[in-house]
Amino acid sequence: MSLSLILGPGALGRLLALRLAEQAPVTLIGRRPLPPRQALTTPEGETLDRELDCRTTATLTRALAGEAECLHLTTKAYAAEAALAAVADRLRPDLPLVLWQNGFGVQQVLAERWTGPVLCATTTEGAFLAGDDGVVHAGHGRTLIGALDGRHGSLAERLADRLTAAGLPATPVEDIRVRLWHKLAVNAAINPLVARFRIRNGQLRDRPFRPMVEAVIEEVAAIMAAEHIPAPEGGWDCLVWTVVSATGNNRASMLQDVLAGRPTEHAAILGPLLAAGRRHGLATPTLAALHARFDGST
Ligand code: KPL
Repeated sequence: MSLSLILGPGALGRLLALRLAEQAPVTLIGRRPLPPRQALTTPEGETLDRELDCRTTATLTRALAGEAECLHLTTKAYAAEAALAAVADRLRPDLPLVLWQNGFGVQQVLAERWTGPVLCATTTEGAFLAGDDGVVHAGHGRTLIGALDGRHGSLAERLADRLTAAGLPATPVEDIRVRLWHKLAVNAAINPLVARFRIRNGQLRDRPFRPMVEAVIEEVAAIMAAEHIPAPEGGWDCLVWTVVSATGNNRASMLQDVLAGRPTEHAAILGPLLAAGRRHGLATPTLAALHARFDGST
């Protein structure tokens, strides 16, 4: 059975590890040792616990890494390059990587730098950590997986099938670049505002937050048009408000980071939009103010 390495034991990493481990071997890798017994609370309220093979970046061996079918990189965007560099000397140069980061930046860097196939994944699965030995799968979602240049279709299909069989429905796509921009638009409209005001996603529908979301959407829509990113069906407004409703009770990932005192992904989420705005000479006062609010506070 093929081994999956999962580098980054945050909520998403643990969700993948516990789900995939039901089907095939998994090794979960972090910077520090984790309790091997990890529990998953399902959206239906069941608790499944299991012993995982947990390693640190220092204790991963070349022999074990050599058996892997792929490495899922599930760190935050700002930690991805350093995490991969910490284990790269033990990985096969042709090992496929799957990048699960928010934003759009590190994906291009690693796709250019890594010698093997690089796929990107974007997911709407909701999860949060419950202490050092557990993760709560808060809501079912969908995952899209593909390479930035549209290659490696059969690999994307195989890995999507493995995720689907493990209870995390996934679809291989040829236009992951567009899908990552769509997710970025959603993240930009939700994450900085809920983290700033410490509210759940659904509260964005109410005053005084609704006009703030609308101001973000307006700036994001102009940037996407300038970048020739096709609008989603129904438009940007519809995409954002649909996700706000579907995740109404969620504490978004950036809010979870603020509450836990961790650095936030504001740069990964807002940085590419601000850079694109500058490239096209577009005014982005709302995005810039949100970015400035978090920059320096982390
Ligand atoms: O992906 C998310 C996140 O929390 O980062 C959203 C879509 C905002 C849902 O909470």
